[in-house]
Amino acid sequence: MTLPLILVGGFLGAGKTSLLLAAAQKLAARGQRVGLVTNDQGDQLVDTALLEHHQLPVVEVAGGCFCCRYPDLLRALTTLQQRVAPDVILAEPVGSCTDLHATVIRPLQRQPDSPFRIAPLSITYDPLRTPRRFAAEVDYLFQRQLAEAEFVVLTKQDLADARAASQAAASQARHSGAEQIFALSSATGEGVDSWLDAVLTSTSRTDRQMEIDYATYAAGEAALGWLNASGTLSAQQPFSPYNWTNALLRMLESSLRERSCEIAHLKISAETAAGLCKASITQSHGPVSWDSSPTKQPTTTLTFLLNARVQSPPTTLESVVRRVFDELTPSPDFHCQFTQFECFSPLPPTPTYRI
Ligand SMILES: Nc1nc2c(ncn2[C@@H]2O[C@H](COP(=O)(O)OP(=O)(O)OP(=O)(O)O)[C@@H](O)[C@H]2O)c(=O)[nH]1
Ligand SMILES: [Mg+2]
Repeated sequence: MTLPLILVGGFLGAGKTSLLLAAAQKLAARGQRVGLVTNDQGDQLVDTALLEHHQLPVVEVAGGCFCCRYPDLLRALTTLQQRVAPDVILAEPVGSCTDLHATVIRPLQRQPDSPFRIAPLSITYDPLRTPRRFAAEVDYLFQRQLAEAEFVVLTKQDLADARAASQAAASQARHSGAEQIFALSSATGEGVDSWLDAVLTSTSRTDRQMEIDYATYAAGEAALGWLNASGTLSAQQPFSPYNWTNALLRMLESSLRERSCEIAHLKISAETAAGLCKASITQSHGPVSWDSSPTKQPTTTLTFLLNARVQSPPTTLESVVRRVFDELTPSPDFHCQFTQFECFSPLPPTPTYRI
């Protein structure tokens, strides 16, 4: 029971991966070896690509959340232990997942000969998120995630608007029973050490119970369209990967908004010989936010990953994405080839264990 395992949950786009990255870099600076686990309903993940780009050891649990893919989670943890012998493991459950105490934390705590000391469950909360823009079942997911938090982490504190909205978010978190509330910025690193010190020195309470209606939980996930696509883009003339990424996100945002499809998270990574561009939009009308220094050097070819989580039927989401690609990169000037394209709504959660 010596290896700290830190679960960082919270709604789509709240800042989980950014916190994993910032925390991993702080831990490396403290001389600690870190292992990371990402998770998604599909595969081809922008999050994994971003963490790997920073040379961090990361294992993916794909095709379902940790609770439904519990044996895969165990395998991922074992793989990390064998591959890098980490001093700390950070894991990010998919952003539509909740009920983590019953389905992940307690089963792990009861695992015979478990090497893990599981930290209090941290739930990231973007103070700028307005969950009431979503259908009631999606809002229910968001509220259950908050209700299960031992630690609530208010993210994006380098943004003045987020700081201004944090008081209301903190009082909501306090009201829902969080034991501690942290406010931090993964972008600047401010506040990350205080949160790390807390998760490294405390343990999740085994007796934390939460009521949850699985039918509403399933309806919340089913209301979301989930799209993962990857491919290559080539052009007759050099083009800027930064401009392309920016335009793609903006066109997707406006097309989805026109159809009243609320955005949970649109994220894209584009890789060229010169580096990686990674950017997101986390709500309708929201700005494009950049995660790695945007590659502005023109290129004639790039590979991309696109992950979109939107309140929309999958068919609508798919047709919007295909149309935007056609409009932005028309042939014969461009040639876009999808190597993978999947679009679906998550199936009802069926946890391996529920204790
Ligand atoms: N300015 C600023 N932006 C942030 C911060 N943390 C996250 N973001 C941005 O918010 C967007 C979403 O962040 P992620 O870390 O990918 O969110 P997530 O919770 O992992 O999202 P999912 O995996 O889709 O559920 C990214 O574009 C980040 O750049 C922060 O501290 N400051
Ligand atoms: Mg993420």
